[in-house]
Amino acid sequence: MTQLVSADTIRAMFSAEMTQMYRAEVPQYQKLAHIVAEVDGRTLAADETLAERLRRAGRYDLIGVERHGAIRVGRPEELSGLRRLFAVMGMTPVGYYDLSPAGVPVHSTCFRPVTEQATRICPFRIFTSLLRPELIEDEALRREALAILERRRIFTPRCEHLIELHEAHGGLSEAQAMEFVHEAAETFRWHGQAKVSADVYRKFLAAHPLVADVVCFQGPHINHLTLPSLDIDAVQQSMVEHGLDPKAIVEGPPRRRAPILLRQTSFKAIEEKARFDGEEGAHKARFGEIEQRGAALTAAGRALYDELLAQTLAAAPPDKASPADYGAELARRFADFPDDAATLRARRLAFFRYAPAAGARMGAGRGGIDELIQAGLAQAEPIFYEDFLPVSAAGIFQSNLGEGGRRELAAGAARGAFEEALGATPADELALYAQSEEASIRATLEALGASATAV
Ligand code: OOG
Ligand code: NI
Repeated sequence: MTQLVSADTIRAMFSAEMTQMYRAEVPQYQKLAHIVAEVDGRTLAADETLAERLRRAGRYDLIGVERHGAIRVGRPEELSGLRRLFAVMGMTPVGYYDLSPAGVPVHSTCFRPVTEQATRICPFRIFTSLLRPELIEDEALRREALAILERRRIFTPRCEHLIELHEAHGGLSEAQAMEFVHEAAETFRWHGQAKVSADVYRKFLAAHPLVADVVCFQGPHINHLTLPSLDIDAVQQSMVEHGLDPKAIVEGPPRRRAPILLRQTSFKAIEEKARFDGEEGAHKARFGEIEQRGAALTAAGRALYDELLAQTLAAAPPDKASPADYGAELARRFADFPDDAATLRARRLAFFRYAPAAGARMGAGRGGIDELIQAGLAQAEPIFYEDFLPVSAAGIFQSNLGEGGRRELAAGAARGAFEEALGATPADELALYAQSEEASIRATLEALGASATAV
């Protein structure tokens, strides 16, 4: 019997392939990677305990390699096809994001590994958006968009065959895995030859730049990759010095001692050559991003985050206020969000992973996990947030769509339609974090016995 390659290995191969492809296609991304590496080096050198803390959190080996990417598709069949493709790599849909309140006519999910072990092997995830054609107001244009999308096939026949083989046999051999990664890359590559004339392209661009990006090309070209950064504010600053054009503000919570959720920023989309029939032209959609992650928040923590962010956006709208004023407002509002791990835990604002403290062993301690923590017999580390934030995602979309990226859209979420297109129900991210926390509590109580004591 042939040996099957694990899904985690295929994902790692795919992630490496995407990195190589994107650095070659978008040289500015390569430049960003250099800046990130330089800032990471400086940050590690300036903080003696940082490397050790990252090692303990299982994050040290992911410096400079952890990243996500994003794609956009146009038809329900394309989305369900992607679900099957990503399943080969152990990536399943998590979360539902409605971007319509921000004027972007898509809804999205994230394909990602779900277990902690798989995430540590390779955390690569893909933020995937589906166009909502019903939000294209002009009826003739909407019909034209659907007709164009109807004609394209985004997977190579060989890729489809390998997905079927995987489904039939529960895995791929090494040779098949290598071929699969190669074929899958075709779906996400930039194809400069547009599927429409320059006139048609301009028509869609005028309707919404996102619609033009989704409808006029061969398929879901990867529109950015994202590197982790140990100091996102320093990289934001350094981008300017190196001639990259960053978006105005860093999305997400402010800089904190106890980081929460996700902070992210990007350089704005670059102009790439495109051909429309015989005519030379250009298209602007692709960029580079960096992210810095912190603790996953409970429903209560998330409600507080959403509330403080809404207050900030109302008091200092980033499209009106200066970046400095926005930053000051954000910091001021988030003074109400506890900024130390002990309080985040005590008030159940964030999820934690528990473990027996060094030196604690089976013995005479008593009580639940809180008592064990108090007695110094157990310890808790925040669980990292592995998902996305709709307001932040909207900010990233907008700064990269340029003028016209924001429209008033009279729409609510359409989760049912999204799930039907996907052919699955995305996992609930909060439930995943809660399960991890509970499992770690059970394991800790078990390891220390119903009663526990220190040496
Ligand atoms: C996706 C933007 C969202 C993020 O990191 O929040 C995103 C897109 O532009 O297609 O990637
Ligand atoms: Ni992103």
